[in-house]
Amino acid sequence: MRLLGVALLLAAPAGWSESTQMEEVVVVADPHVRTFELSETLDIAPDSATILRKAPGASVVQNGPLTGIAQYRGMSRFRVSTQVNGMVISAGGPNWMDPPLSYAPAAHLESLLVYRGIASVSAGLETIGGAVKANTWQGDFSDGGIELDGRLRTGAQSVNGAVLYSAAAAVSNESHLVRVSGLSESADDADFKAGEILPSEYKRERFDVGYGYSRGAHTFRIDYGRSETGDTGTAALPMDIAYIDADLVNVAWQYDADDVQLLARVHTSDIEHGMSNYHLRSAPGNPAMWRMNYATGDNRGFALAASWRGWRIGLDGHDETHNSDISNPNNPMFFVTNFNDAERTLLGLYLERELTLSDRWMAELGVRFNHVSSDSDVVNATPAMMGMPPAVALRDTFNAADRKQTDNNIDWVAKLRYRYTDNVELYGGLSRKTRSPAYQERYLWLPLMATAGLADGRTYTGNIELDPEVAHEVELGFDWAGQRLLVSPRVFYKRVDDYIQGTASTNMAAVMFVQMMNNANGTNNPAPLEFNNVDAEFYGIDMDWSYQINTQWSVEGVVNFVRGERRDVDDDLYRVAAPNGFVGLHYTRPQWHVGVESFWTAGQSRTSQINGEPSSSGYALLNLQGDVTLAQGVRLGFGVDNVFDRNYADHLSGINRVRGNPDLATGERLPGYGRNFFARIDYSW
Ligand SMILES: [Cu+2]
Repeated sequence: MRLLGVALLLAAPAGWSESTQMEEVVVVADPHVRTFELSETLDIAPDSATILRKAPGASVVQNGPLTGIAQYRGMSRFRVSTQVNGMVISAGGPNWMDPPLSYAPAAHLESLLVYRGIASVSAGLETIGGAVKANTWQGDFSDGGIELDGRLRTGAQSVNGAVLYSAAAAVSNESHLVRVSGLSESADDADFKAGEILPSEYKRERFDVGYGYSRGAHTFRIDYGRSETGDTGTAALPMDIAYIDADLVNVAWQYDADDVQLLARVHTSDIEHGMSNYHLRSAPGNPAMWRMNYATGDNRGFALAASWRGWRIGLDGHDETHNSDISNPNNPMFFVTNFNDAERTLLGLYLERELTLSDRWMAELGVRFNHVSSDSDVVNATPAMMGMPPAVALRDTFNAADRKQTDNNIDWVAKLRYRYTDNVELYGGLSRKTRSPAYQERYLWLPLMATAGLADGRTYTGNIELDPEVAHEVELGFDWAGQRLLVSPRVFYKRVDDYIQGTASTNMAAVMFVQMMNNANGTNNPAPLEFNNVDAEFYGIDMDWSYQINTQWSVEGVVNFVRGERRDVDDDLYRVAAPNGFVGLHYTRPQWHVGVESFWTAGQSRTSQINGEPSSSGYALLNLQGDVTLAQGVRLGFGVDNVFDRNYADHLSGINRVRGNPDLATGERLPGYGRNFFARIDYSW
C-alpha cells in the first residue's frame, strides 16, 4: 500500500535494492537523490516549495502565498539551483515574487527531487547551496494502441476560502503524444488566530499544451506553458503582485539506450510582471509615495548531456535579461530605471565519473567549469534628473563604471561510499562550489529594496566589483536501511569565502540619498547596506528516518539543525532556519488511510544584527489528514491543519510591511495560518 501524504523515497545505493523490502519505500537507482512522490499529497496548498519542509535539510522562506523560496542547509534563493522540467528560470521580479518553483504549481507536480547534501556537478549550473528539480505531469506514451490518460482535481479549504480546479489529459499511442492541462486557483485573505493577514489573497491560472514523439530509444518533446498570476499578496515585501504573465517553451530530445543516454534541451521563458504598493494594501498617505513597478525577465537556456558507462559529460548555459521600471500613478513625471537590460550569461562544462571501486567502495568524482559574464545598460531616475546631488552622483558613477564583469569559476565534487554491512553504508563527501553575483547584487544602483526577496526592510546598493562566492564543504554520514527502520543522518561544515551579504554602506552618496528621502517623505528607513564579499560558515546536522511498525502502521520524520555565521565579524547570518523537524504517523488500509503530522520549530535567537533581524519563538503544530478511495480512480482527501489553532510565526516568514491592518502591526513577523479544514477530490483515468 502506498504511503500517504508525502512518501519519502529513500535513495539507497543500487546494491541494496534486493534487501529493501519495505513497501512504502521505493528504492531508486541514483544514490544521491531523495525523491518526494507528490502525486500523493492530499491538500490544496498552491506552492510547491511548502512541500520541501519534509526533505531533510530543506526549509521554506515565505514572502507570500505563492512566493515560497527554497532554503537548504541555511542557503536560499539563487544559491539553491532549481530546475522545472529541466528549465532554469530566473525570477521575473527583482524581489523574487515568482521564485523558480512558482513555475511548477503544486497541483501539477509529479515529483520534486531534492539532492541530499552536496549536489553533483551535473545537478545544475550553480549548486553552492544544493539542488532541487521539479517535474510536472506530462503524460506517457502508450504501450500499444490509443490511450487516453488524465487527471482531474478540485478542492477547497476554510482558512482563506481557497479553491482549486485542475485538469490534465493526454492522448497517445506508441509514437505520438498530445497533452493539454489547465489550472485555476484562488484564495481570499487568510485567517490567523488573532485576525487576518493583509493582503494574503492569491489568484493563478495556468495553461499547458505539449506534443511528444517517440521512436525506439528516441524521444522528442515540445511543451508550451502560460502562467498568469493575478492579484496576490506579499506582505513581507514593499509591494504586492498585480500580475505575472509568463510564456514558457521547452524543447528536448532524449536518446535512451542501455549503455548510452543523450540529452539535448533548449528552453525559454519570457516573464512580464507588474506590482504596486497601493492596489492590494492600504496605500501610502502621501501621494508622492505611491509606486508601480513594471518588470520583465527573459530566460534562454540549453543543456547537452551524455552519459556512458559511469561517465557523464555536459555543456549547459543560461542567459537572463532583466528590466525594472518604477513609476508613480499620481505623478506622470516620476520614474526610476531600476534595472536596464541587466544581463547575466553562464556557460558551463562538466565531467563526472561514477566508479565502483570494489564490491564495497563506490565513488563519484566531478568537475565543472563555469564562465559567467554580466552587464547592464545605463540608468537614470527623476531625483537625478532634478539634480539632487546624491542621486546624480550614484547615477553618474554607475553609468561611468565598467559594468561588464566576467568570472571563471571551478567547482568540484568527490563523494565516497562504503558498504559496511548489508544494511549500513558509510558516506563522505567533499566539494568546492562557486556562485557568481546575481544581477541585483551587482547592478542595484539606487538604494532600494529590490533584493531578490531578502525582505529585511533594508535598502541596498549593488557592487559591480563583487567576487564570486567560493564554498568548501565536507559532509559525513551513513544510511541505515533495515527491514523496518531507515535512518540517514548527515553532519556538514561549509566554509564560504566571499559570501555576498549586505554590510553598512560606506558610499556617502547612498547614505545621503536615504537620509534625504527620509526627510522629504517623513519615512525612517535605516541607513543603506551595500552588497559586499564577507566570510561565512554553515554547519549542522540533518536526518530523515522512517519505521514500518506493521503492515498498517508506519512512522516517519525529519530533524534539521543548521547554523550560519559570519567569520570576519561577530554576527549571525540572516534568515537561517531555526532547529526544526516533523513526525508523521500513518495508518493505512487498502481503501483508506489516516495520518497525524506534527511540525515543530525551536525559537531562533541567532539572528543577523546587520540586517536588523528580529528573533522568533518556537512552535509546534498538529495536522490531521486522511483519504478514501470512493470508486476506481476516485479519491477523496481531507484534513485539518493547525488543529489547535495555534498563533505562531515561523522564523522564515517575513516581517509585515503592510500598514493599517488592525490585527497585525508593521514590524511583526507574519503569522502562520490558523486552523484550516480542507477537502480535495482526485479522479484519474
Ligand atoms: Cu514584484
